[in-house]
Amino acid sequence: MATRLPSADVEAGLLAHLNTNAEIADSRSFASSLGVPHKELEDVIKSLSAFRIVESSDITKETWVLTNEAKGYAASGSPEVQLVAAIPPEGASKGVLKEKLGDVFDIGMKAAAKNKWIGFEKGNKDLVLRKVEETKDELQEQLKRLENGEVIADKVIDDLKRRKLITKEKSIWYSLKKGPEFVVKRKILATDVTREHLKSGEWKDLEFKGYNYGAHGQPISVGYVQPLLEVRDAIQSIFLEMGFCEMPTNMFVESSFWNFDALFQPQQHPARDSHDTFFLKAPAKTTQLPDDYLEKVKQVHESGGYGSKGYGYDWKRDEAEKNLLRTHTTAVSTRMLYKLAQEKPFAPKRYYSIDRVFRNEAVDRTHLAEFHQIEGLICDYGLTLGDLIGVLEDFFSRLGMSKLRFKPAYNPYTEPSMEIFSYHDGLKKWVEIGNSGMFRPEMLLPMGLPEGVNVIAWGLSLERPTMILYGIDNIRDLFGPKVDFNLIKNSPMCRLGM
Ligand code: FB9
Repeated sequence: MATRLPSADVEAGLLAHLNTNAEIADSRSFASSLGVPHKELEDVIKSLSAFRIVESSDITKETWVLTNEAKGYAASGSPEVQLVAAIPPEGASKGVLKEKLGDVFDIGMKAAAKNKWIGFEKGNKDLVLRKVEETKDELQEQLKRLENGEVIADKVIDDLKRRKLITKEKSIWYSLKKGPEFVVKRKILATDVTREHLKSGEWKDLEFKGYNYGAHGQPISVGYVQPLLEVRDAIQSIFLEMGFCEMPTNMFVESSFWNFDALFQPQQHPARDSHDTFFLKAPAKTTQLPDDYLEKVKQVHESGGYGSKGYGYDWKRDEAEKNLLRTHTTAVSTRMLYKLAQEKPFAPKRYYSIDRVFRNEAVDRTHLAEFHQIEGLICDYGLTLGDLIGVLEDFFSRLGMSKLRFKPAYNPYTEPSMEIFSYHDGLKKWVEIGNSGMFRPEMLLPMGLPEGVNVIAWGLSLERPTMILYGIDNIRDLFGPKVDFNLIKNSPMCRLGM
């Protein structure tokens, strides 16, 4: 059994040999001449080659090696021979033989039957009888010859492969010769100066190992920002750069009043039934609605005003009092615009929100029952659709989306409304990237905002851009326990707007 020589001695042995011999043709035989495992010599060869002290060229050979099962047969005979050997002249029951031979029994029975070495009496399939005196264990022989590295006929190889007794093993060894930097004794390069070196003065003739500037630093295990939060931060800084203030969106539970009625969305609008909206059982109703403003909203829904003819239905307070999980952060925009309207004199404002909204929708590759809505709004005198388009061009160009197209759309609370499309070079197609519009006077004037003040607004989701930027195909891989951690680890910081 090859002993473990300190690698220094193996190195010394190798260099000394090469110093006097042109080459080492076969590292395997050289290793056994040193009495060390080939693996140990291999490590020394790799390190000496790295310093070009020796030059090694690989020699590879694929050899058939015995599986552990085959090693068993090579040692104690093939299953079929073991079986026949276990059958006394009067025969033996399968049970007894199975007892004796364990899992060799089945394989042995099949092979022995195939070789017509065994048989059964008429009508007694359990008693196994020997049909031969002598059995020549060709299998064991072939396995042994293989173990000794002898060449075996292809037909035998195929048979052994079929019986899953051999597998292919690639073995590699080396031929070696002096390298351009060959030395008989490698100078151990110092990697740092120690107190001993200084005290002994040895440092004067020390040779130092060069700095390996290409060395990778210690991988540092740090936390990773969830892709959604990464894109949210990027979009948040775009809003802040554009002078927007964040709206407080920490209240997921909202009343139908602020989520729908204040937005001039009629009470029989399909979005207001439980198919689309999660209504609360408890607390089912809100009690904190501003009465005077509520009257005005009732007014405008029922009979209009402010140049509108309204919807002409009888508006119910208790419908407006129903609590729900907000379906859009526009509910927060409504509250903020109402609050702004109470502040005299009117001051223009830019607001944004990025937070969760809830919709009772069928879950599929791009839809969950909740997503993050991004919303921006500007409230000021004389704002026009042109201003909206201008702000959208500015906002989306900072997101790296320059080529925009606008398609007329409909929202109950904006008129005119536009869907926003951008041409995505990666996907080679126009992608719908959001929705927008100018809030209706029926929404703004009952709040008490001055005539002439308009509000332009737009919205998009956080999940869609994150999925596209991170190449995530299914929204379910973005949320919750199934998030692929490596995806987060290996996804570079998303570069927006570049
Ligand atoms: O996010 C959406 N698409 C999108 C956005 C960015 C993006 O970036 C890529 C890196 C390049 C890619 C895609 N959409 C809005 C468009 C569609 O995905 C749409 O099918 C799904 N929409 C959601 C609602 O689904 C029911 C996205 C969500 C959405 C839609 C509208 C608004 C907000 C979110 C709004 C609004 C609005 C309108 C007027 C006034 C105020 C708010």
